[in-house]
Amino acid sequence: MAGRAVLLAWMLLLVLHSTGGVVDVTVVSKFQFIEELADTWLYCYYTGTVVNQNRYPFGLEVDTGAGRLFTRKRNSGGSAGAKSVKIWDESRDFRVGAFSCQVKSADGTIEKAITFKMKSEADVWPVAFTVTANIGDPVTLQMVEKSSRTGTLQWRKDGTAGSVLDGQTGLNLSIDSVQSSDEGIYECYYQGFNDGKQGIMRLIVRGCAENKWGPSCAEDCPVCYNGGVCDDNTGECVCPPGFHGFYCESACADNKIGTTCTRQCTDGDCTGQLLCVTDPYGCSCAAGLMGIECTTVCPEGWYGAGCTQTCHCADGPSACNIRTGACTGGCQEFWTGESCQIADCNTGTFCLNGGTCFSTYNTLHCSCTGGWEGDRCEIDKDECAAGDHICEDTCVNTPGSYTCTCSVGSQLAGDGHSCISPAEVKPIISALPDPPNSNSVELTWSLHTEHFSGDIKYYLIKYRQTSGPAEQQTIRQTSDNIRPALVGGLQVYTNYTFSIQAVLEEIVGEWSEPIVLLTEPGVPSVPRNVRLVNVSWHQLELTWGEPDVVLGPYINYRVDLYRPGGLTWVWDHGRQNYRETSLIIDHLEPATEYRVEITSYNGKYPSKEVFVEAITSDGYPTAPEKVQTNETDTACQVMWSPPEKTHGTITKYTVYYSWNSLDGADYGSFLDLVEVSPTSHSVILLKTGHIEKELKPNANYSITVAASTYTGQGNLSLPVYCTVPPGKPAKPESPVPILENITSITFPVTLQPASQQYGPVHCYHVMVVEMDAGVGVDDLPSAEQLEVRGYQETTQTNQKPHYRAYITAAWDRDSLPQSVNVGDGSRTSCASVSRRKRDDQPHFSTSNYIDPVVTNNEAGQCTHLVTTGY
Ligand SMILES: *[C@@H]1O[C@H](CO)[C@@H](O)[C@H](O)[C@H]1NC(C)=O
Ligand SMILES: *[C@@H]1O[C@H](CO)[C@@H](O)[C@H](O)[C@H]1NC(C)=O
Ligand SMILES: *[C@@H]1O[C@H](CO)[C@@H](O)[C@H](O)[C@H]1NC(C)=O
Ligand SMILES: *[C@@H]1O[C@H](CO)[C@@H](O)[C@H](O)[C@H]1NC(C)=O
Ligand SMILES: *[C@@H]1O[C@H](CO)[C@@H](O)[C@H](O)[C@H]1NC(C)=O
Ligand SMILES: *[C@@H]1O[C@H](CO)[C@@H](O)[C@H](O)[C@H]1NC(C)=O
Ligand SMILES: CC(=O)N[C@H]1CO[C@H](CO)[C@@H](O)[C@@H]1O
Repeated sequence: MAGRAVLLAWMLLLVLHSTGGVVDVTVVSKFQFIEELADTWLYCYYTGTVVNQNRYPFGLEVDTGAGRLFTRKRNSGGSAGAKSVKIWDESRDFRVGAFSCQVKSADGTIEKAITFKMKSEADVWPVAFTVTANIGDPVTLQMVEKSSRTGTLQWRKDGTAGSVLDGQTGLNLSIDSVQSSDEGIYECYYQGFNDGKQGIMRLIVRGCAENKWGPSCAEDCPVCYNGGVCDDNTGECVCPPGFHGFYCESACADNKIGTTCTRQCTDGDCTGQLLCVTDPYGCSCAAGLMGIECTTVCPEGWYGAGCTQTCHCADGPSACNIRTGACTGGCQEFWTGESCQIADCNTGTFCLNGGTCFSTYNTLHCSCTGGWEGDRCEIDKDECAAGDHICEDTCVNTPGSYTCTCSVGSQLAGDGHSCISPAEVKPIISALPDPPNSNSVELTWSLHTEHFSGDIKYYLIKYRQTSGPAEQQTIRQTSDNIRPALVGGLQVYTNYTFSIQAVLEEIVGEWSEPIVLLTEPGVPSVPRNVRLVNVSWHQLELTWGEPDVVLGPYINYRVDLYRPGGLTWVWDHGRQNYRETSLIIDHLEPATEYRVEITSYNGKYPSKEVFVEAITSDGYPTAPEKVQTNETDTACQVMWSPPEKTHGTITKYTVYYSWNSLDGADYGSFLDLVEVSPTSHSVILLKTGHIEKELKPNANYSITVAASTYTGQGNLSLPVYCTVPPGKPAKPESPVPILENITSITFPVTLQPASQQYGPVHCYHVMVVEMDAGVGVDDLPSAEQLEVRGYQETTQTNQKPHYRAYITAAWDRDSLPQSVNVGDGSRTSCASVSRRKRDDQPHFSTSNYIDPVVTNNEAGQCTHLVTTGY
C-alpha cells in the first residue's frame, strides 16, 4: 500500500515536471584555469530564451577588479540552444571572475547559472568552486596555497563593490551557522595585490534545512539521485551535469549534458571544464571527472559529476561506468536503478533476524526485533549481560532473545519472566453468602499475587468437620471452573474447616490459612408436648417443650391463634433466644373454642406447625332481657327472657327484691331474693299470705334479675317495681313493767312504740293474760285470731307468785278493724273494746283495756297502769 502511494506520488511529480519544467541551463567554463597568455571560452546551453545582461548573453556576476562591463575583446558565437563567447587573452584580468548565463523558460521563469574562471598561476585555489550549504549549517570555505607569495590573506565577498571580511586572514573561512545573507561570491587574495591571482568561489545557501523545502521549509524533498540537490524553492531536484529526470535518476548517454541530454561539450569532451547549472547545485566537473581542474578521471568504484557517487555493481567496482554508474553484470544486492543508485529494501534481505527495512533519503535502515541490534540486525544482543531483561531470577541469553529460569523451589510463570514461589500462590479464602442449600458452602479465594492464576493447574480443597473426629476430605478443583467452588454434601448447621492449595506444574503452593465456616441452618422439629388449657373464662394457657432438633442459632416460636373466623393473632415472631415454653393467651371470649398453632423457628427456618384446641371456661352472662312485672292485688309476677349472651350454660336465675317504704321514710334496707331454675323465666311474689316469699306491706319493691353460670352471677337487670299497700304493723317491742310500783292489783308498764314501717300505727291494744300454772305463751290464741306480740312476767315477792302475761298489739288507723276476735271470737275495737268475760278459756282474759295510744309515728314512751282485777 505505502509503496503504491509513493509510486503514485512519484508519477504525479513526473507529470508536474513535464508541464512545469526545470529551467535547462548549463554554463560551461572552458577552462576554469587560464594560462597567463591564453584565450578562454564560455558556453551556455539552454532551452528557452537567453536573457541578455547589459545587452549581452553572458553577464559578470561581480567586479573582481576588471570592471563591471563584459569585455569587448571577444568573439561571440552560438547555435540553437547554445551561446558561446571566446574571450581574448588581451582582456587580461577581465578573464578572472564569475560569469553567468540567464535563461527564461516557456513559463516565464528566469534562472541563472554561474561559472568561474581563475588564473592557473593564482596564489590560492579553492577546493571547490561552489559550496552548497543548508541554512544553519556550519560551513568552511576552503582555499589551498598555490604560490610562494607571502603576506596577509584577505577575504572579500561579492567583489570590489562588496566588503572585505574582517578578521578573515586564513585559507579557511568558517561560518558556524550559515545564513541566507552569507550566500555570495568569495575571493581570497593577498592584501595589497590586485593582479587577478585571487581564489574565487561561491557559497550557495539553501533557505531550508537539508531535505526540506518550501516557503516555511515544511515540505519534504524528494530523494535526488546521482548528486542532485533539492531546490529549496520548488522542491525539485537540480541535477548534476550529465544526469536528468525528476529525481536525477537517469544518466545521459554519450557524455551528453542538459536536461534533455542533447547538449555536449565541444568535441564531446568536457575534460578540464567547469560545468555549472542552476542553484542550489552550482558547479562541478562533468560526469566521470573530478578535481578542481576536472582533469582527473574517477577512481575505480566512483562515478558521476565530480566522482562523488559510489558505484554499486554486483561484479565489483570495475564493472562500473565512471560517468553513468551503470554496471555491467547488474547492481549489487539492495541497489537498483539505472546507476544502481537507488537503495532498495526489496532486492534481498537487508535486515537480518526479522528486522524491518526502510529507506530514508536513499539510505537503508533496519528496525530490529527485540534481541537483535546492528545496522542490519546482525548482532545478537546479550540482554542478560546488558541488564536489559525482566527476568525475576536468572537470565539466559539466546540468539535474538533470552529466556528466564527460576531457582529450585519456584516455577517460571506463564509470563516467561516471573518466578512463582509457593507463598505467592497461597490462596486467601472467603465464603460467598447464600449458598444454594444448607448442605453446601460456596468458597472463593484470591491469590497473594493474582496474575499467577493462569499458571495454576488445579486447586485442592480440603475440609473436615471442625469439631469431632470426622475424617478429612479433599476435592480437586480444576482451573477451568475455579471460583467459586461449591462444596456439597455437608451436614447442616455444622462447623467445617476449609483450606485451599494451588497446584502448579512444578511446585505446589502453600496451603491457605484455614477458615471455619458454619453451614446454613436446617429445618427444626416441632415443639414437643403442646398443651392448651382453659385457666379462666378469658385466658388459655399454652405450654410446650423445646423441639428435639434445633439446627440453628437459636429457637423461638410463633403462635397463631384461630377461632371460627380465621387467624386473629400472631405472637413472638423473631424474638431471639426466647426460652419460655408457656404462654397465657388473654382477652379471650368465654365459652369459645380456640385453635392455636405453634411452630418453632431457628433463625432461618420454621418447623411444621402443631395445633391444639380448647374451649374457654364459661363467663358471666349479661343481664336477663325484657324484665317486667304483672301486678295484681295479691301478687307480683316477675317475668324475663334469657340474657342476650349467656357466656356459657345458665345454671340459675336469681330475683332480688328490695323493700322501700311507700311513705319514703328510712326504715333501713330490706333485701330478699329468690332463686329460680334455669328453665323458668318467671316467679310470683305474693303480696299476702304466710308463704315464705311474701312481700311485705307498705312497700314499693324494686326487683332485679340476674342469671348465673358455672363461673358466677352476671349483671343485674334494670329494676322493675311492684307496690304493696300498708298492712298489719310489725310486732311492737314488749312492754316493760315498772317493778317497784307493782301492787297487789296493779302494775304499770312502759309501752315501747311500734315500728310504722308497714304503715302508720294508729292505736295499741294492751292485753293482759293471767298466767296460771300450766298456761304458757304457747297456749295463747292462734295467730289468726290475734297478733300476739309479747308478754312480760311479774313477780310479787311477799305474796304467792303470780305470773301475768301482757300482750300488746298495734294497729294502724285505717286498717283498725272494727272488732278483733279475741279468744272466743267476740269482737272488740280500738274505739270501744268491750270487756270480755271469761269463757271456755279461763286462763285468758282481757283484764284491762287501755285506750289506744296515738303516737303519730313518734317513738315516745307512755306508761299505763294495768289493773289486774285481783
Ligand atoms: C581548512 O579546513 C579543512 C577542513 O575543515 C582542513 O582540513 C584544513 O586543514 C584547514 N586548513 C587550514 C589552513 O586551516
Ligand atoms: C461454630 O464455631 C463457632 C466458633 O468456633 C462457635 O461459636 C459455634 O458455636 C459453632 N457452631 C456450631 C453449630 O457448632
Ligand atoms: C374448660 O371449659 C369447659 C367448658 O366450660 C369445661 O367443661 C372444662 O371443665 C374447662 N376446663 C378447665 C380446665 O377449666
Ligand atoms: C356488667 O356491667 C358492667 C357495668 O355496666 C359492664 O362493664 C359489664 O360488661 C357487664 N357484664 C356483662 C357480662 O354484661
Ligand atoms: C297477669 O295476671 C293475670 C292473673 O293471673 C293474668 O290473667 C294475665 O294474663 C296476666 N298478664 C300477663 C301479661 O301475663
Ligand atoms: C316506685 O319507685 C320507683 C323508683 O323510685 C318510681 O319510679 C315508682 O313511681 C314508684 N312507684 C310507686 C307506686 O310509688
Ligand atoms: C313510776 C311510778 O309511777 N312511780 C311511782 C311509784 O309510787 C310512788 C308512791 O306511791 C310514786 O311516788 C312514784 O311516782
